[in-house]
Amino acid sequence: MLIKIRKSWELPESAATPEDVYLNRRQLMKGAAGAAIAGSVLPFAETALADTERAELTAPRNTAYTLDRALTPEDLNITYNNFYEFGSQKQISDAANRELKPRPWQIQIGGMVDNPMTLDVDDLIKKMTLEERLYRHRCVEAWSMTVPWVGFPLRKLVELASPTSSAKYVRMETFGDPKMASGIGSQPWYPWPYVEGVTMEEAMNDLPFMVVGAYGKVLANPMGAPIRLHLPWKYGFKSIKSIVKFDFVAERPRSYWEEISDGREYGFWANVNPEVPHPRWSQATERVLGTGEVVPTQLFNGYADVVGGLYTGITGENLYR
Ligand SMILES: Nc1nc2c(c(=O)[nH]1)N[C@H]1C(S)=C(S)[C@@H](COP(=O)(O)O)O[C@H]1N2
Ligand SMILES: [Mo]
Repeated sequence: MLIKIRKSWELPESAATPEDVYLNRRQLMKGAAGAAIAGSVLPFAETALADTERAELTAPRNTAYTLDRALTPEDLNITYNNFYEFGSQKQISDAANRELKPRPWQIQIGGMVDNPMTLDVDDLIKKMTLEERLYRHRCVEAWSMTVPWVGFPLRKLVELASPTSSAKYVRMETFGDPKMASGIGSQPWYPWPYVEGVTMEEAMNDLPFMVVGAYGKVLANPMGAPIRLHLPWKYGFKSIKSIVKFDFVAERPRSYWEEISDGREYGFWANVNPEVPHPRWSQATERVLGTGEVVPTQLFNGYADVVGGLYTGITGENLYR
């Protein structure tokens, strides 16, 4: 495989695709959608228009998180997705935009906590200070993106819930309502609802981010509206979308993909490591979406300085599978 290393590998974050580039793209998209509607109606025109009409949601950028590559264009990020609730192909955006109703949206926080609660997603957001973070995203399928998320640290939600000392893991669940996602009913062999989890130590780390927006707008349906997790040092499937439930538990949760592959592929940890291949392909490199480039994958997806210390005491487990 031909590996091209960007000369801009060490580019500072200020040199990554700046905000005005994607803002200009928004104007372009708006124009394109308008033109499509004025002329003969293209099948995607409605989706494109709905997308540009998402409410603005901006927050100050946290400059602690810098990128070594340009941001992935928003339209690509919204139209190339893994969201099995809507089907197993990448093109689920039309279905997600049509079927998923991200508001009103109730969230349950419970289990081994002092403050169990059920609240509307917007009430949860109001309790939090939002920030923007530029994160790399590495899918287990060996492609990657970079996204300007808007959200708050998972740690803040943990503090709100105030777990007891018996809580060892945070278990998260996606909605399982087949009326909001046609793929749930049409693929009954999958173990719905989608479940993921992290240890309490991981949850309290700086990196885990509860995402409620991207590209300066509220989160698009295909990206997991109204609220999803992003764990940038783990393979993408750990970053569960459209969450309805946070459970603080003593037992390690068994996640959706762990259940499906029954230990043959990736398990609970799934930390990115270029030296530990998938049973069927290498993880040494990744395709950077939107650029045509293939670049080396980094240990912990380049976030070893922030999360490497989490795993020093753990032995006898494959932390990278
Ligand atoms: N509920 C749910 N969450 C999910 C998935 C899914 O199918 N369902 N796919 C995961 C995978 S494999 C990836 S790579 C990312 C994709 O996020 P994106 O579409 O915003 O890039 O979401 C993750 N979260
Ligand atoms: Mo993924």
